Amino acid sequence: MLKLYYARPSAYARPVWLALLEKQLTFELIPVDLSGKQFEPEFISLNPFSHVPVLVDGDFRVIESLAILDYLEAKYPTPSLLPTDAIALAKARMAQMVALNELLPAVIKLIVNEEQTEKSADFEFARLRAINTLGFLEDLLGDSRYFAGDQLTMAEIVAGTFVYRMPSLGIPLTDYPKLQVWSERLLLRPAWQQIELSSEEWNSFKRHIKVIPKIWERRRRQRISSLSEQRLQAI
Ligand SMILES: N[C@@H](CCC(=O)N[C@@H](CS)C(=O)NCC(=O)O)C(=O)O
Repeated sequence: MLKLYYARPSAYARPVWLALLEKQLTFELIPVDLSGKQFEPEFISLNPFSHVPVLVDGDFRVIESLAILDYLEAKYPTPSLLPTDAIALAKARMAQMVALNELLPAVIKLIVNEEQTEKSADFEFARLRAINTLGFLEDLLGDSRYFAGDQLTMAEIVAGTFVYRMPSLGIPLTDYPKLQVWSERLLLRPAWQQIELSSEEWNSFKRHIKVIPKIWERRRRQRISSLSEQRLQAI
């Protein structure tokens, strides 16, 4: 059976979880406690970079969320989550990548800086970056039901997991009415409802994201330097 190593709030694991649900696959969810268990040998043997998600399919293991989504699409093509038409495919991929590469970093910065009374330049940059990205997505969506047209794709699977959080971060979706309708429609889908975080989980995620990435970074640096020392000693 397929196994997904994940953490419920992880922005990278949630799209994979959604794709498994939308494809109606049978899978086992294996939570990874990101307060340190990702550095233990058992998990490092699955992902040497210590990140979730990891997908295990029989004796094959895939890391990196986008690689996992591509694997799922190729191995389990029905229902399809990627169009074949060149323009539809480009639109789906643009929305997917822009959500991950532009919107997600802005969302994280907005959360990290949300309690500051005096808003920093970092916060203002994140706000403008989010606004700019939402404007792009609104235009890309146009009057279509989904980014690729009538078909729900990886664009929804990725962007749809966090666009709806924008109003709670001070950026109302009323300024992006097409995106708002799109996002509300997605939230009605059983798969979206199944992965929804409780408000306690969301608040706890917001508290942790302010500190935990620095701890991950420190642990990763220690691990990588001890690995290089071991290599040097072996020479
Ligand atoms: N590029 C990776 C990023 C995955 C990632 O950063 N995952 C975070 C959770 S959202 C994680 O596992 N962090 C733990 C760590 O870095 O030690 C992907 O797309 O899968």
